[in-house]
Amino acid sequence: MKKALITGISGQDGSYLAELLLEKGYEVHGIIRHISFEDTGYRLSNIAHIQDKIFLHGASLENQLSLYKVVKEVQPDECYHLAARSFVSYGLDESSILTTNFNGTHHLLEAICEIVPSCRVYFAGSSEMFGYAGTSPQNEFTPFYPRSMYGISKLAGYHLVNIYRKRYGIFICTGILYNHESPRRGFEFVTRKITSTAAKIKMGFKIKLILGNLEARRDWGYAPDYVRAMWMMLQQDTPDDYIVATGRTNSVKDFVDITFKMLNLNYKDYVVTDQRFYRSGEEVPLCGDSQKIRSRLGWKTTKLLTEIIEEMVQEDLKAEGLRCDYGSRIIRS
Ligand code: NDP
Ligand code: GDR
Repeated sequence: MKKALITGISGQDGSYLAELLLEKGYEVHGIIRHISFEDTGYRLSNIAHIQDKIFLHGASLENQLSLYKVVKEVQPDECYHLAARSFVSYGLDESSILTTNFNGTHHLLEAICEIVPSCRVYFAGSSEMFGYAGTSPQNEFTPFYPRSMYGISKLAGYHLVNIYRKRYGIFICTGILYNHESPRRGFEFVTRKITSTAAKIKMGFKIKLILGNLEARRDWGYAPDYVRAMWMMLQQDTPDDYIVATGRTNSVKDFVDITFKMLNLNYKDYVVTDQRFYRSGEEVPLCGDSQKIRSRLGWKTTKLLTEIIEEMVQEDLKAEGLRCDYGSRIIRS
């Protein structure tokens, strides 16, 4: 039985990946912060349903020794490094994101290199590494030009990964993933902010949805498809880096419109914009050309954006005690 170690197992991707690896017969270990052991509600809600099938270890990205101890105890065959401060703030005062994400990656790779150099490693890169991209769509050869501390932290991690691959021969891949969503998405991200607020509006609990730039465009995919891509990368003969994306963009306004229409509402009656949520430098849309992973690994997407939104809306309505059928009728459950 193969052993996998997932950092960030309590997050959106970590939880879907844990499910996938359990299905494939892996022994699944995950790293969570000590505070999460105390908070079985919000923090561990994504993995509550599989908690008796996985092994959880307390550690944090800031603490090198804690990561070292977990790697030593688990001795994984595969390690998926997903833990990070993942919210993209464009404020340059957020330099702690840089240190947490970069140092955490460094500490983990040090431990793997020292203890289990045969372990295959996945590193969660991001389209934010392209940032102020000069061209769209971006592929594996597009120059990087990050526009946030988060983007810099991921790009620094990407370069570090290359060093471990070339100098120490570690089997390590960077997935350059574009936005991917699901009902497990954090509430601070725009998609979940929209679906959860729309559900509250439907219930009469809220009257406004306050957003930033409605014209901003993103390449939105389905999280379970993206964790499958991570696993596929580690099953190849040689390590490589891959863009994972749908190749289609939609605006925040499109997302809002689809969501509100599903609920028989007109978004114009509820959405207001506020400069606090605007980000500059988003003129060239981040849109991924994922030809390489599609042709070499046979990866594909399984859901359209409308289907992803529908799943999210249903889940958020359920949280409010409602569900919605295809004709947008609302039924109290
Ligand atoms: P989430 O924000 O849902 O999950 C992040 C995870 O990292 C959580 O389990 C969190 O734990 C953990 N974490 C955060 N800080 C620390 C820390 N200091 N020490 C230990 N663990 C920590 O992110 P996603 O699942 O959406 O994303 C997974 C990875 O993929 C991230 O690295 C993200 O940057 C990257 N990515 C995501 C994309 C997306 O669209 N989702 C696209 C491209 C890249 P806790 O629950 O305790 O906070
Ligand atoms: P992103 O996701 O920054 O792309 O990072 P987010 O959902 O935060 O923003 C997407 C787009 O929506 C626009 N936007 C708003 N965003 C938020 N959060 N709140 C708003 O009110 C709002 N209004 C408009 C943003 O300007 C942006 O254009 C996600 C994270 O998962 C990262 O970890 C990951 O690396 C990238 O995706 C790829």
